[in-house]
Amino acid sequence: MKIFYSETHRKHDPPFELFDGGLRVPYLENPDRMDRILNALRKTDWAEIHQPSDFGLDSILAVHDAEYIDFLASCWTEWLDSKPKDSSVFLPATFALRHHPQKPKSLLGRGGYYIMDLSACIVEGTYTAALVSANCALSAASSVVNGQSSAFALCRPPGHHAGKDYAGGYCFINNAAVAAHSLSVNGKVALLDIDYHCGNGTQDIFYERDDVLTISIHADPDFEYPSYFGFANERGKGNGFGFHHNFPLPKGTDDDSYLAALDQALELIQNFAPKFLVVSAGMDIYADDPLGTIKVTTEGIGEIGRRIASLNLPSVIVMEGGYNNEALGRNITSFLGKFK
Ligand code: SP5
Ligand code: ZN
Repeated sequence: MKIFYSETHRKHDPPFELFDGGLRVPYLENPDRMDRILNALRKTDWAEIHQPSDFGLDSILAVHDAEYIDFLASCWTEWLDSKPKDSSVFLPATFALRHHPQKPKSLLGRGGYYIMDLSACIVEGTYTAALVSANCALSAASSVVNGQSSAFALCRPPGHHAGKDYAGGYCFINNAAVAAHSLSVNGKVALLDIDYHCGNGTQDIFYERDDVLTISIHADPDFEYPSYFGFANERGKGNGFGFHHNFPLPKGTDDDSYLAALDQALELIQNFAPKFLVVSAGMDIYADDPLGTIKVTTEGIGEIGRRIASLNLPSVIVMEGGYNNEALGRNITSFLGKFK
């Protein structure tokens, strides 16, 4: 299997994030995650690691707002120009409640307009790393269009919380959405998100489209981030009505209950009869994930992979979350090993 990966992700390495109550903790979405996965992949006899190609900005602007991308591109230099007392990360401290349509001019105002929470820290290399991460997803999509049955985009930073015009939850550019849109010119696409958290950004991007079916299985937003998206009654809008599905799950969901929800999702995908599948593969459903409350085992992750692979669709698998670094390598190989 072709794996698309670049060392450029290391340029995005924020020193901390803020938890509930303002607690500063080391950034959980860290470069070590990739090292763990690479070490495990290098030990297999099926993983071929490749550099991504550069697909340019157009494929990114096809799913993201241009002014939002401009903000990401210039944020860091504007931040340093503003001579902040502590310049270690850019984070706003006010947020555009319910997205008031007025776009502010100040950097901090734009930060609160374009960022949804305190985990999407911007540092010097964030924009560069996010662009290369999206190119990993585009490279995987391109190899599947060219006949590979599957490919893995080892993306960092992740993407599924990034909407058309906002960052959040460690995500800046929605890698899976960029890949799904690029595939959609060749036929219908299903995008299945198995990250522990609702793929709110992906939902936002495709909400009014009927050519990309989006499904997210995740912890119930009634108790889990991102709190405001991911409820079962969110089904799409306009032409897109009926082409989005959320499966909110309770705390403590085990392998069997998870697989029961997955089977419903897979049936929806089969009925849609897509030409391509994109999987937002977050490993934070794992039982011992520091952010998760779902209790899926490494074997369960393997069974999830086996059932998704049995759809027999050309598949682009995109890395999302997963924060038990020690377990990430075996969870990813357990999952990917089921694809051809
Ligand atoms: C891609 C991805 O998995 N992003 C997840 C971002 C989640 N950030 C929410 C952090 C919520 C902090 N709550 C901490 C409670 C720790 N027990
Ligand atoms: Zn997650």
